[in-house]
Amino acid sequence: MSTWSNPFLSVSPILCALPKVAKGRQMFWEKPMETLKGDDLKRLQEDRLKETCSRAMGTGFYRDLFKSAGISPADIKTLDDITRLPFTRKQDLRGGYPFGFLAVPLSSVVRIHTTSGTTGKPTVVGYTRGDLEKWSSLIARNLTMVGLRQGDVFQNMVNYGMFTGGLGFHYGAEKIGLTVIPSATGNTKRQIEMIHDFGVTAIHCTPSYAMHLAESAEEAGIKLDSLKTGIFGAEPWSESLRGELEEKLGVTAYDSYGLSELYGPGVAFECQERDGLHIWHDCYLVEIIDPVTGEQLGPGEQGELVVTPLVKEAMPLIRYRTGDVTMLIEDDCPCGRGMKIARITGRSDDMLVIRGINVFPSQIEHVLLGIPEVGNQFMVYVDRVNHLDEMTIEVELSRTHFSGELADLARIQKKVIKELRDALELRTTVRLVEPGSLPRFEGKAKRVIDRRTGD
Ligand code: DLL
Repeated sequence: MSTWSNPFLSVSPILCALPKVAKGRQMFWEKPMETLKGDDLKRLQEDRLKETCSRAMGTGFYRDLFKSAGISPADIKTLDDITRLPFTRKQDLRGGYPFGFLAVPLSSVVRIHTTSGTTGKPTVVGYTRGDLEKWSSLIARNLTMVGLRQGDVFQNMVNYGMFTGGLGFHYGAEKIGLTVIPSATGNTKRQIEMIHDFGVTAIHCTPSYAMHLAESAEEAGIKLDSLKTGIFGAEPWSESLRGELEEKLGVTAYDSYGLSELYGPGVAFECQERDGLHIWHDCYLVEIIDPVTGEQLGPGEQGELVVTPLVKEAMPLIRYRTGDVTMLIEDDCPCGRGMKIARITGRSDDMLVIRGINVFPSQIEHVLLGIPEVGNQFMVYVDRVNHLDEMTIEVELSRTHFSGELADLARIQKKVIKELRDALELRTTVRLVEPGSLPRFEGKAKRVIDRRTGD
């Protein structure tokens, strides 16, 4: 049992049980929360911020952090007081592997997800039963917001493993009574067949996979007439790709943003206006900062998104630096909901998002260093081929460990591809090149050349 108050108590459980979905433009799952404004919202956020700080004291990391900032959770009284605390970064989470950031005993954790592995260990995110309930409610809000309702058939074409997109969307979609097809990834021919045969009305996948799906259907001469809604996210994409997907698939396409550390998908989502993503203001306290100075920036100013989740039980976080670049949009959205952020335009660190999977160049380096037949000089090229991200890695052979036999090249290449696949969970193209042939850098090495355009 959770020891703190249920943040959704102000919404009647009966109201939550049924989607408030009249046919028409505006539909809400939890209207009172989604449209909360002004002082009511501020009070709720303040209360939840205080609770979050108290809960965070359940971890050694935050006890030390408060101590070194010379304050206690009781000193956090207003939203502005949050700036008295330092940021939490991805590397802090890695340092706490595996359970250092859990504020509840493991016995209260009913599910674990992890981010894809990094140089060292992945980031572990635990969920209490209460967390799963809130997470699925947020997904239910998003799906309801874009007009989905009981009677819609929803095909979820993302990985159902540790990646949060699979199970995350699944439970939210079931909650509002959609007919869910957990088709996961792969076998595009079968995916197309199911959309066609089951009369699927809504799909969820990465935008790059959506384009692949559209082109495969086109090639096979199959019309996907039942489709009306496409939910795409987990990687950056552009307005022009939106246009192409809408035309090819006959859907209205919506952008969906989230990250594993903050539940997963469901953090921010476009409404039917499609002019910015609503970030759920009752569950996430948002700051935009200058990534270099850490200073807060105002609406309309581009910077790094920093989020303090306000309702997470198992793994509370304070001022979490997402690394994602965006800005706050301050307007009165006709849909009636609050706070919005712009489409994510990039990263403030060197993380690459390839086909929805997060990759740090340091991971690649780590893998290559473990293979004696290749040296430590490498280059990474990222391209978009037929709308799909492709990663090519050029790596120098080692002078001492390469026999010089041509036959040996294929073996080494296979080995590098396999080791990279095991570590990154990603298929890559590997080109072995002569020792000494790759560029050397005097200053900061620039090993990644991202040749993807906005599309
Ligand atoms: O990608 C969660 C998710 C699943 C979001 C399904 C949307 C749909 P992670 O694997 O932890 O979690 O990756 C999070 O992916 O910090 C961004 O850099 C990037 N990202 C996610 N959504 C978008 C988006 C999931 N809509 C990281 N636009 C984030 C641009 C995105 N980048």
